Amino acid sequence: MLYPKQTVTRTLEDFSGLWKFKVEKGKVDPATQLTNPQLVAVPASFNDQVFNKKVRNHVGYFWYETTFNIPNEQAVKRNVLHFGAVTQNCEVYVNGQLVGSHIGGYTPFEFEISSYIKAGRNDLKLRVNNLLDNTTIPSAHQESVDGHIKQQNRFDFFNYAGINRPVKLYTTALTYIDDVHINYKVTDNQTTVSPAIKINGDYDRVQLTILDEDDQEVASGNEHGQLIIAATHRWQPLAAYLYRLNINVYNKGNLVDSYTKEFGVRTIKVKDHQIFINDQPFYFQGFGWHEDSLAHGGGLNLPQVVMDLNIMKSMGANSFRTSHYPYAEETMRLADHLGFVVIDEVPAVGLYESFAVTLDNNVHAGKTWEDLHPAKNHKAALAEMIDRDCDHPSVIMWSLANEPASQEKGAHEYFRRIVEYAKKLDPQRRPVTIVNIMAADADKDLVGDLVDVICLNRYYGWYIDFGDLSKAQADLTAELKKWHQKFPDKPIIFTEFGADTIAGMHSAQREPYSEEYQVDYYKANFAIFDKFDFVQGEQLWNFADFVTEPGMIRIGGENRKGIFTRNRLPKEIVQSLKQRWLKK
Ligand code: GCB
Repeated sequence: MLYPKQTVTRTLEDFSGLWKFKVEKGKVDPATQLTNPQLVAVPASFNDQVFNKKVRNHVGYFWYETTFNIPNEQAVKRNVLHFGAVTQNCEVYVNGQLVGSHIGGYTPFEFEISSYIKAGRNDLKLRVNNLLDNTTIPSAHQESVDGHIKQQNRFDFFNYAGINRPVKLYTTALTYIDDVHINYKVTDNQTTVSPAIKINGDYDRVQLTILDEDDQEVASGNEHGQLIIAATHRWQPLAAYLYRLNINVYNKGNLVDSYTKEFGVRTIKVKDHQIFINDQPFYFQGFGWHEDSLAHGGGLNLPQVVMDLNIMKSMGANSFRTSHYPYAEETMRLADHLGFVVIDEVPAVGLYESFAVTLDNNVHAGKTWEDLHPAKNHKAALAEMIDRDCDHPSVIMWSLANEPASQEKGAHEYFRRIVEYAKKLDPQRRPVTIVNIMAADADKDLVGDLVDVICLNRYYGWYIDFGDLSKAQADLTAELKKWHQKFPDKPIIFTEFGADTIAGMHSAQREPYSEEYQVDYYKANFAIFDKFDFVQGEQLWNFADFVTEPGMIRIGGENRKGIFTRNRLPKEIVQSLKQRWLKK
């Protein structure tokens, strides 16, 4: 699927603005107007906008409605309605008729609506739900209590829902470019680009041109040939360089479709417990992050994204993980432009039925892989993420899950299939990882052999060895040695480590929750990482405090492990972190 753009052959309309919104109570007829709706902004989650606790926490169905006008000359074109993401699942109605539905809250989908619209005023309605269960990703336990759905999410971030990303209507002619993937091979300085282009409709000629950042043509050809960039300017971490592939499709001498896609050229290799980008070893400095901001909830807040990446850059960060779902396409495009290195994560978070079984003597106990059935949705989300993101030079690794029960019986078989599927889908065959949970240490984990890079979420000094940093260092060291012994050639990246810290809380004894403890916690962890050359990265948890479901340790409804507060005020750790990273 292509990112919607206006070109010489395509029009584009953005449906951002105020929409009608209503929680579903009883049956709604999609052919009639919503009664007593309220207005909410799109794109954004509805939850915090409505300022009503009951609606904010509603689990179930809700409706959105807007109208749009189609000029006469547009009604004869091919009209496509594109959704950046609707969280979690939705049905789309145009003029009262169902045009399609989508499952999954973090990837784009689109429907051709030409036969449902008319010149003049049209009605658009979405029936959305935020329902998760044992078959979905993210995963949740769902039950019905007194006729109400009760949902216990198996993750801590708030399940912000609604039309979280932009809705756009674009048109094409009846002949159109349906999809483009930019495959390339680079040897020394020369890049051979072999684009995979899908065109529907009648055409007799395709003209491809590659332009550099100065708008100079560097290669050209047709859709069957290979395009050679003779002197390649590589995309480098924090030194991005983007080419543009322009595709013009002609029929009987007329230009019928035109589309331009950006791409970067770089190589990735994992070897000798290191990760190489363009044959240079790359050490990850950065963060786990969330799409989470005031009023927008989990909805796209582009100025916030720009600000966050600039803050990260100013601190010497070079990377982030899209914990725990694919982020907005706009964010990925920005990462390409800024040279951020991204671990792109599918929303497979919470594939862990019960933490209680961890205490069982039988290390492989637990029935996650028997009782949960996420494979179908997991694969669908993976396919959508890889299709959307595989041409982003910033994406250097796929994360196939966050903290699944990888120590439980059945994990290896489940993930063997997921890994094979991801490798098959990605033309670049990028490295993959499965982000590991503490309960599945090197002795218990069953999936480490399947991944290219070992990614660990570790909380020594917080959830384990709370307040005892010497013990934390000893335990961390012991665990690291075991991982390295088991997989000597695999690099290890810490994709999470952190301590809840209340901004402004100080402690003369440097106790947990104080800003002083956060400084000591990170110092203690860094001291161990620096001892082992197979540790190839540190991504702190989290960039900023974020909103969670209520919980005893979620003070004020937030996870406080941010090194910034939710409104981006720095905690004490920021200065020393900056010194460490800018020096490295
Ligand atoms: C984790 C999860 C992350 C949580 C974090 C925490 O391991 O991956 O989503 O927010 O722990 O702070 O508890």
